[in-house]
Amino acid sequence: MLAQLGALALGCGRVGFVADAAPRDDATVDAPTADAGCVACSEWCNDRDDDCDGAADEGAVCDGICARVRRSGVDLSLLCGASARDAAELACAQHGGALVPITDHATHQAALDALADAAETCAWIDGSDASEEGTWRRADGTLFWTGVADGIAPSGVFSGWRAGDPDASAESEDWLALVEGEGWADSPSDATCPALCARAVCAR
Ligand SMILES: [Ca+2]
Ligand SMILES: [Ca+2]
Ligand SMILES: [Ca+2]
Repeated sequence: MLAQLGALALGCGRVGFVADAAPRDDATVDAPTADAGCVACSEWCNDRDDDCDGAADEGAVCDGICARVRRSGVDLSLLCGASARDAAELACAQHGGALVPITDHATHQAALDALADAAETCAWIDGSDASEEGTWRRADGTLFWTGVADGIAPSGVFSGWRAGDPDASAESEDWLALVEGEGWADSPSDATCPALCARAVCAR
């Protein structure tokens, strides 16, 4: 199912918001008042009062974010500006998240929607075969692909490679990028793309 595209003016520049058309567990948007039962997390750009101070997205947390996607349980942010892979990973950490691990088709499609919404051609996402060529793992160590384009995913594990990838056409193509309108590409670390960051929605 395709996500619906919309746009919200949030006082933080051009921020696209892709609503999740599927049922989700974060459908309740916080009221702009402090909640005695609120469980405080650090603030994150998501229209919610994560730190329970009665204000949503205060402290310039939306600065530098060009598109957002909310999936069930996860907020995605596409950072503005392209960088090499190491800098993208650091930028996500500085925003309180990490490069998104794309583990299902719905998140994959939502990520593609975010790229299209921001008119970006690519984004860095979680995944690498730098430790062992042809063995693709997420940052948490989860194996998601072995081999090149005719390789194999572990049973039940999602993969979203674009046609012909991974091709390991250069020895340094060890980092996972999402290409707009296509899918995953094995890419060299000095390619330049924006970072697509994720953080779990704060528990309530
Ligand atoms: Ca707040
Ligand atoms: Ca927030
Ligand atoms: Ca490789």
